[in-house]
Amino acid sequence: MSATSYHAMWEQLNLDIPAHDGLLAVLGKFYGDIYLSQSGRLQGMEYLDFVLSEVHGLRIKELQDAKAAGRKIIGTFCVFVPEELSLAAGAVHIGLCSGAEVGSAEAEQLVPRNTCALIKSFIGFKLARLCPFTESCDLIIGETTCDGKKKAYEAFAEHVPLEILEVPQRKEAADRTLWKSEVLRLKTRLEELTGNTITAEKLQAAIKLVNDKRRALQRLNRLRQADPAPISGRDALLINQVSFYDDPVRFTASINTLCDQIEARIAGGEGVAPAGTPRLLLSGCPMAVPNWKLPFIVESSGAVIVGEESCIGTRNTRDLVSEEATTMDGMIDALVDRYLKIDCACFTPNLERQANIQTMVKDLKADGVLHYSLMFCQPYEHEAIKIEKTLQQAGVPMLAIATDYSMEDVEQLKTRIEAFVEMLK
Ligand code: BJ8
Repeated sequence: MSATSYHAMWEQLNLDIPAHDGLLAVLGKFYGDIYLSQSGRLQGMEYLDFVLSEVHGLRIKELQDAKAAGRKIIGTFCVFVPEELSLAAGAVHIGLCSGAEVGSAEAEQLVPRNTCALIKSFIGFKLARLCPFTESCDLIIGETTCDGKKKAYEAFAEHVPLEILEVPQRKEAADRTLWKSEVLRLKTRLEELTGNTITAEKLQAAIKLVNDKRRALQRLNRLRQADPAPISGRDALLINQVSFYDDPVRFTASINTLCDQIEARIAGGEGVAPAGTPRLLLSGCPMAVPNWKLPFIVESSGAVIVGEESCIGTRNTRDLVSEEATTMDGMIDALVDRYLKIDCACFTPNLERQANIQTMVKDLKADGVLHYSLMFCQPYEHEAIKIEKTLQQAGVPMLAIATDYSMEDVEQLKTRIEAFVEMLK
């Protein structure tokens, strides 16, 4: 992670410079150990390495340039916030980082100690003045998903410009009506903020642009059905993480180039691990940058990850927005319907998720599922119990892990995962 040339920009963003330098140094080392140490990486991953190395540098500079040119920056913490609307309003849409244990002591002044690490992380990043993305935002859109986030946003609103989007908890007709009214309210809010009218033409282009990004990620996911696995789970996770903050057009092009390389690799019968290596599907809570702990442990324990059933994975890319509509009404309906398909554990009931996991196991030829919950995450810990039962009936082994961002349990996790992988063999 480069630091020197960006100090003036970070100072303008009011970052805590010494602490931020320290964070970049730790992340750089962590990235080197987990990513750059891999052998047989695809050449196309150089782009991702570069983007990551400039995550707080060049990309922030691009955001500042966009602001100087009059564009607004919208930050989010959930895949329920339609990126299409931000883009159609001429704004930049960014998924904010919440994957590192930073500012925990400060965060615990605002939220209870037994709050999940993801929530503590986004509050900690803000209070410790360590996230240039948060500091660049003109508006952050929160959502009423889990109780932890809902209540945390009340406290967070005292520190950032925040708008809350109401996400229903069920998927009945009345819930769809509510959700549609929220999508329309967000459209108006974004138009007011940016001063730009969202026209049917602009929305149509934005829908196509975001669909193209999802299509590239779907292509990548399909290629991971191959045995030997052509790309590591770590690299695939990184790609999904970067998809939340990179320029969408540039990102899509680079992922399609990478997929071309993967196709060539598959044609040559090559992979990142020998054929027959136990294949795991990772399922559960989102793994935000720089949360790479579990994939690293899994792939140092004799298994390879072949899919991510998560919001930083297929939950965000599985469904496209229909491109058939040409009127504003039709496009809004298409957006509403696409986003209501998201199988987040915050819904009740949420049976689609169980079916989607079974489909992924089958398509990706996974030998087992590693269910990952962040500690204190009620929705995903509850669903882990149900999913284990369904998978058991289908004869698919599952290991449930509940952890956080600290490194204290690494050895213990490694022992459990190694035993699971051994059993799969
Ligand atoms: S659509 S998964 S991104 S809400 S881990 S904060 S659920 S206590 S992140 Fe999520 Fe949107 Fe759903 Fe996806 Fe709460 Fe659990 Fe913490 Fe979580």
